[in-house]
Amino acid sequence: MFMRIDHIGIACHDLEEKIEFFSRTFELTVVAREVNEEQGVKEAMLHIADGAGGGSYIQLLEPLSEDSPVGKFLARRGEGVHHVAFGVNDVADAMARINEKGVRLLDERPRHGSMNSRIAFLHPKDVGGMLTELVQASDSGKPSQNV
Ligand code: V0V
Ligand code: CO
Repeated sequence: MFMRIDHIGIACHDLEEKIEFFSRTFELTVVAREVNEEQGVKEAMLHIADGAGGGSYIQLLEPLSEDSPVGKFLARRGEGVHHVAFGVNDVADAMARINEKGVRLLDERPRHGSMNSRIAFLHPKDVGGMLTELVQASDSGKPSQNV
């Protein structure tokens, strides 16, 4: 079901500062940026590798408000790994098959994600304490927003 690691999501207070750090230290390039109001984040994707079905990235996340998922996480735990996202071929099919096994879905239907992907989250308490995201990459795989 899981084809690859799509991205590691990292919560931070200052997106620009962390972009600067990650791109300079690890020689990574920002390939997409987006404000996602539905998810309450401003985010940037730093490209690591390409693979079948989509690439692998680090996703830097700054909250749009304190009561958003990432805002609450920062208040409770501080900066750090917020979620791990796995690439799947068909997100709706993966959601149904995972839910059948008793894992709670945080989304009733796929949502819009970075670079025109379709995403859904699984409850961290049902996945060993790890907030887990399913990602179906867009067909084009091309960055959709202003880089
Ligand atoms: C909360 N918990 C976590 C966690 N956030 N555990 C691991 N990793 C995290 N990131 C734990 C928390 O410590 C509690 O444990 C328990 O889950 C229930 O938390 P809660 O008090 O209900 O916390 P809330 O209200 O902050 O909700 C947590 C969830 C929420 C996970 C339900 O953050 C959510 O719906 N997330 C999905 C959407 C999201 O994260 N969007 C931002 C990324 P104890 O205290 O009970 O032990 S957007 C994105 O990735 C995009 C756009 C993309 O990739 O394209
Ligand atoms: Co993500």
